[in-house]
Amino acid sequence: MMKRIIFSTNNRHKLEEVQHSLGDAFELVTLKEVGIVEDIPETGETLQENASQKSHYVFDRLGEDCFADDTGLEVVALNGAPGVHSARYASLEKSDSKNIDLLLKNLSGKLDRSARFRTVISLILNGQEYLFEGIVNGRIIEDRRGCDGFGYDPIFVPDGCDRTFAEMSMEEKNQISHRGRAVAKLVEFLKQYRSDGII
Ligand code: ITT
Repeated sequence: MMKRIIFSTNNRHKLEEVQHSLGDAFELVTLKEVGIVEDIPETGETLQENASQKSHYVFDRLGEDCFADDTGLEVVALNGAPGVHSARYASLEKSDSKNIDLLLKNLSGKLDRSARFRTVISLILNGQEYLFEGIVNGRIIEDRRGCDGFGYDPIFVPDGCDRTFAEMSMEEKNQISHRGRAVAKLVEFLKQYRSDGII
């Protein structure tokens, strides 16, 4: 039987990416499908706190297995900013294009353009919380390239590549991305859990 699990996110791009990585081993249920339509508060100071806040929000209401991811772009020359504030870096509304403009402005003239994406996943399974992390190192280029992906993808080139995440297919991005790596750990864990006959 397919294991049903709720993904606590309002970001449709994340949902698509994670659905793609999970394949058909798990039935991913959206917030909308369980009747949660409001924005879930994210008031933590770390990715881990926010991921945990988003998964607990759902668990407290429904008591069902669920997970959430919180992701940040951490830029070395900006002391780790925008980090946990990545979604609302430039303004209170979430605007990818304003965020990119501000980041490029703040980085102009800086020699070190290295950065990393980091994802923390909080999974609540049978009432117990488990955490998974995924990181990809890379650099911020001077101008946008590509139109796939979302967020900061058009200006991020992962190490060992010459294309931005926005110039890659979802499969390619998932193979090496922060979220792809964190989800791979999540899947490994869930499969192990299942082979132990617990779910
Ligand atoms: P949920 O909280 O509903 O999951 P969100 O968009 O608010 O969705 P985050 O709090 O994790 O997600 O915010 C992270 C921001 O970082 C997001 O809005 C994007 O701008 C950016 N981001 C996250 N993952 C990314 C990725 O894979 N590629 C590029 N940018 C990404």
